[in-house]
Amino acid sequence: MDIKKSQQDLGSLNEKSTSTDRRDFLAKSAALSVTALAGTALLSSNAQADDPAIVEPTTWGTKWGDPVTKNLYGMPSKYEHNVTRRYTKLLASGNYRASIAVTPIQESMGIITPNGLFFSRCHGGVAHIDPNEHRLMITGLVEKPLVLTMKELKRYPSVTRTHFIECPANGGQEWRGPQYNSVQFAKGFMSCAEWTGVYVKDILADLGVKPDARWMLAEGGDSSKMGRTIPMEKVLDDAMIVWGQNGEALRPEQGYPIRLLVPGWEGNLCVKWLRRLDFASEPWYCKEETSKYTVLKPTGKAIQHFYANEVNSTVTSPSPEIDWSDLKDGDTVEIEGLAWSGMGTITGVDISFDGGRNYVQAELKGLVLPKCWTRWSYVHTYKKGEELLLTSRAMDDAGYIQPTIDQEELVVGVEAVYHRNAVETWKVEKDGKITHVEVRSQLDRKPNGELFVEGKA
Ligand SMILES: Nc1nc2c(c(=O)[nH]1)N[C@H]1C(S)=C(S)[C@@H](COP(=O)(O)O)O[C@H]1N2
Ligand SMILES: [Mo]
Repeated sequence: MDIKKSQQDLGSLNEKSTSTDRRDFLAKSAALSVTALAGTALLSSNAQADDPAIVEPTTWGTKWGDPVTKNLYGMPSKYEHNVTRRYTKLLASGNYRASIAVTPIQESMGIITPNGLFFSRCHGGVAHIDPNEHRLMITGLVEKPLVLTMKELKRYPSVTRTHFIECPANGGQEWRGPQYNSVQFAKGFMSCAEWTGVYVKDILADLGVKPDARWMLAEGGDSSKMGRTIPMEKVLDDAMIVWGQNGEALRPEQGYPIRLLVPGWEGNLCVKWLRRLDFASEPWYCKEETSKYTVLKPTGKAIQHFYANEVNSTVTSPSPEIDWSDLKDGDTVEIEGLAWSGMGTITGVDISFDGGRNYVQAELKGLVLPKCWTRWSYVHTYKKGEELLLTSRAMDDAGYIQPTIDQEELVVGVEAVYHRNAVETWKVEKDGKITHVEVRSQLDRKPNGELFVEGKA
């Protein structure tokens, strides 16, 4: 029986049946079950009628559950224990105080990352700040410099916005070819949450900015004293000071009690444990914007003040973590992924089965918001033994489309670390396993016309 489809049919039928009589309902359901049988089955199952999982009593169905007094702050089911952030030696100091823990984007659903899974990049460890002891100083070229307690700050009328934060080093290792057979490690330096806080422009309207204020320094209260300067146009557009993350206070890993949110721009501008905003006419040229976070070009010159994370996408399922080895011939399977752009709203995602030679349109799912993860999907009928090169490419309303790796290298050369947004490819092997490969030039083929496909380094 085609379970998923018949449930869907019942869903829509129930809505309609409110306005029709029972005879009409039966006639419709008969017609629908015929259509359901004629269509492609979405699900196939090996379940047997005498399956003990169906016919035997379960412990959880025959004994008391836990008292509700047991877990006053809830945790995921113990069976989800494998769904965690994971850390890597990359970007880590020996003691893991400067380190990164990446989000299991292959397990993410919808567009919100739960707080316990939000990626965490720290340059001096996770600070634990007492909000009663914390102050925000706003100083420099403002009419009324001010020091605020957290309670005072939260008196500003709040706004709630959904945005991703992405470290510009996301996928950066892949400049050297596929490094990880994992979507979590290859693309998990990002997460997306619903943030609550106040627009910096609203605070500035209150304090008054002097006309020659053109840059804002944001400084963290942690041991790394992360400092970055941000141009005023962006500050006055949509920069926020946030204290809420998915309906609760920011997590310590995200900068409790407050952080700066610079929607769509490099994650390191979103200064955590924020303690100071300073306005000036020139940029500060802090350590993190001179020695790091610049983009070296083939000429040897570096691009500075390069802030927005460009349009990007990835296939999260299938992925090396979620493969197709259990699929049977003819099974219908949903290819899913994420698309995002720091420059605007995703307008479309294409998917290729031949490493980017030909593309078809995928469907955007659910909410499509600016500077936010956008989920996309494509329903595929799997042929046992087929080999595919799955590549996705996204477009945004700023007019950008994801480049091929060759197109990107033409502009930034081969020494780049940050801002990699070239398309990425999973190879579906004959046995349904997924490997991360790199498809080189679309223009430059091997003599026999084949694409260059490089395996995991
Ligand atoms: N004060 C402070 N702010 C910081 C950092 C830091 O180490 N200290 N790390 C930055 C970097 S490099 C990134 S990518 C983002 C990561 O945000 P997250 O840890 O909430 O994911 O925070 C930025 N803000
Ligand atoms: Mo970062």
